[in-house]
Amino acid sequence: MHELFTGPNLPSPIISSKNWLRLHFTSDGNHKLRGFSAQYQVKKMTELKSRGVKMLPSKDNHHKISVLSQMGVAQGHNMCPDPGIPDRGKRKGTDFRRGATVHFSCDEGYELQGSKSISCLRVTDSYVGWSDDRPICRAPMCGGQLRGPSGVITSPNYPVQYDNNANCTWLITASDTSKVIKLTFEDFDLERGYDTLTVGDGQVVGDQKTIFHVLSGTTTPDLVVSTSHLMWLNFKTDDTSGSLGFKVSFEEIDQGSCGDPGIPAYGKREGAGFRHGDRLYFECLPAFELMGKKNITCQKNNQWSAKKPSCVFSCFFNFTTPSGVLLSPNYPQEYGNNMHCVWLIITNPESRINLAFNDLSMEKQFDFLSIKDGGKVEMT
Ligand SMILES: [Ca+2]
Ligand SMILES: [Ca+2]
Repeated sequence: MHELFTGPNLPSPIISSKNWLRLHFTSDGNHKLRGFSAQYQVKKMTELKSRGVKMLPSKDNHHKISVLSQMGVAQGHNMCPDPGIPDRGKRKGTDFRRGATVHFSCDEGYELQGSKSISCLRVTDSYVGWSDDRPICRAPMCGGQLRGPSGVITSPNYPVQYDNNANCTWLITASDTSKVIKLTFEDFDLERGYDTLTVGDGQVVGDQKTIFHVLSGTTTPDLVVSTSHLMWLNFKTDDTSGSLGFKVSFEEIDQGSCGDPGIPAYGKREGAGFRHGDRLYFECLPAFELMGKKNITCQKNNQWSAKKPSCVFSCFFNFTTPSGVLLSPNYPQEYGNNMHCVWLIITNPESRINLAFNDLSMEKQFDFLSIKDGGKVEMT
């Protein structure tokens, strides 16, 4: 067997005809796409119905889900058009007939601008319409006093670009003095070196001695935990160039804990405690290289000794495990130019390899994934 994949089409699952499968990924000097994601499983030959290459029915890329458009058409004189749902918000009410009222609300951390409720009213004898437009949900204004047990803080205008010359301060107070505040970064993109978010402990905003981090660019810690029931944040931007901004969430947790730092994608974690002195151990799946620290310890100041590591897929690897994940380097971000990656999956002679793709997107006719199990056909 020798299969060559390129372009945007998802291949059918593949079963090797021998006990090994060789994958070769090549890209040319320009135009990068997302690449591919696949997983394999080793199966005993007796488990497989037929020997050799079997092309299972292709997973249809174009699942036909018929969606009837219900956009904006006024339906006669008794029904208002569908008012829709605001981005980052919700709507209560599905009755759009004359006299009906629908209500809107925004997701946590967003403010509603406009009407909370609108009604379908008679406009003329032959026409009905909503009493107002659908409202919008936007990030609240710059700064404020926030209280536990949890909440969300975003840069002004988020997820739209923040303003120049901003100087916003938030003070978070836990509901109980025995609690501390855990801050988690969900989205972060500030103009590197010029726009900053400073995170500090306690309530003295700007106090140099209490600063945990001055953050800029796209780099953040996994989380920050205060040592008392108070924490402050200060967002400052200069007079040019904005960016997307940030979204952080806070939550109060018990004193003496560093909080759950999470598990790296394509990784595993051992150790379950997040309290002072507890240690977490990390490992990556086969073919993934661990970047960063293999273990981290919860320190007395409520901070982990380091960020959790990340797992980066290797360009060359021999798989010998009964199952595994294969990705183009950097997936789901773009792969590089001029890549040459080779992966070999090898198992015992009584078994075959079943490879299934979840995603495939490569520059057609220039970037390729070749899969071989024979050796008769050689690419040059
Ligand atoms: Ca290319
Ligand atoms: Ca700026």
